[in-house]
Amino acid sequence: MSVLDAIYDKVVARDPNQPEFHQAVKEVLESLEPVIEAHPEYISIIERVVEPERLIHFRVPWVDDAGVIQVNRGYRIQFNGAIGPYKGGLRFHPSVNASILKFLAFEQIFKNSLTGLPMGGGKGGSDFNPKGKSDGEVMRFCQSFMMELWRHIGHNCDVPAGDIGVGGREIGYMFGMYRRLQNEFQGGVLTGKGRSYGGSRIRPEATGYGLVYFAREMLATKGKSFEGATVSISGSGNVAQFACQKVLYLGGIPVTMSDSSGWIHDPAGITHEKLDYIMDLKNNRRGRLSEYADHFDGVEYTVAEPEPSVSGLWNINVDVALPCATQNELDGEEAKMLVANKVIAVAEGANMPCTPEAVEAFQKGGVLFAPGKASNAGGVATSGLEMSQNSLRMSWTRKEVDEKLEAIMISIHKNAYRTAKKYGREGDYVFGANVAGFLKIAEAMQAQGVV
Ligand code: NDP
Ligand code: 2IT
Repeated sequence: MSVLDAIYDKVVARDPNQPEFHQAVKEVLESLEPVIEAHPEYISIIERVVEPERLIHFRVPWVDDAGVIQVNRGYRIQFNGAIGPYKGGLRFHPSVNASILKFLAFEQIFKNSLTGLPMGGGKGGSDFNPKGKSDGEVMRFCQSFMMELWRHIGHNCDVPAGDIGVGGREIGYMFGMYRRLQNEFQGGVLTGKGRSYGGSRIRPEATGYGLVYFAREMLATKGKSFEGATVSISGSGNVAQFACQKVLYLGGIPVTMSDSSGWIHDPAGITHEKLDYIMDLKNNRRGRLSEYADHFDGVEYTVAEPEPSVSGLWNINVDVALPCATQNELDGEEAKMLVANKVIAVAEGANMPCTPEAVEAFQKGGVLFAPGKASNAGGVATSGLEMSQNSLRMSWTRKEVDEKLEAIMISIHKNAYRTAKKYGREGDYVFGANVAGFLKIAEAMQAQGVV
């Protein structure tokens, strides 16, 4: 048995009920074999890097509109702080548990390293379900959540942001509570803030825009572009919406979107005007995507059964696929459908949306495949830019932030591509991203002694 297998087995034995975390660890360890051949001293680093520095688990009591006391679970995983303050989003979704947050925090270590900015890896959230809750209920929940999280975070310590179920509204409520408890205006304690109190321009757009910049770079390695390309997108939240917008700017034709209830296929293409409708539906009216099919002609709507299966979505014939909803939403069979339909590139907007079987099918099928820790890093990178602006007490223009975001995505692409090539794995972005992300962490941990 190899050293890496032994490390993996120990991870599984320690926490046998954390399948998503095992999946994320396995994928990284599989890439590190050639690294430990060159650097046997990194074995001890790998043994430590799979163990979170700190795991915080707390009770979140709050009062609903009927006056009934509700109790949720809150978490913050501070996984690795070797290269900067812990950084990563908060997810509010009923499926949230320690396994899901550990997988997300673990991926975040390498993603943040790839951005080139000084940010460690963290993630947090709650099993709170924002769906169907009033604004007042969401505010009271956020305030109670921050009442506990507050003592564990800070602009030089741990900087949360949004993720599934956490957007500008929730960040605002949490920031307000943090400010009262801390009795300080710490602009850089949360990112994804509103523009009026220290938020960065382009942060809402950043994950989706960055994803499409990355996919554009991948396509360019094959002499292709988004111009005239058909694109399937899953999800209809923050990442999906702005991925769709950037695809339109680059001349592509988005034809699908989904939510947890079902998915739409619009063969005529989702235009800017139709995307505006989706943004209003999702961000203001907080409705279901089925309304899109009722509103526009020629659109097919399919109910997802069981959640989060949107199988048929991946059977639409497209040039590029961008899964932007949630983990493990695209399995091996669905990947084979995309390969059979001659998809050119698949880039993950969500974190780990493709199962290991799906990734294998893409790689065997000669499809360009980008793992989320590289292709969706634009969100956290722009969070890093928001922290810089907060420290400078300045704000950059839309153009300045977008240019920096684009440059970071080009650099992550180059780094992952070149690293893979150096090890004889040209075109394997999973390998390139894992190794490039890991090497910086390993060097920092090595320099810091036994940490
Ligand atoms: P949002 O909450 O804005 O949107 C999530 C979308 O995915 C919604 O359309 C939602 O449907 C759908 N979805 C979520 N969970 C499920 C599920 N279990 N089954 C089916 N559909 C589901 O989140 P984001 O757009 O911010 O996040 C999407 C993905 O991108 C996540 O994997 C996140 O970790 C990742 N990501 C986000 C970043 C960010 O900056 N926000 C940065 C990098 C990655 P419904 O509306 O029905 O709930
Ligand atoms: O998964 C992610 O990278 C995010 N949800 C964004 C994290 C952040 O700190 O901006």
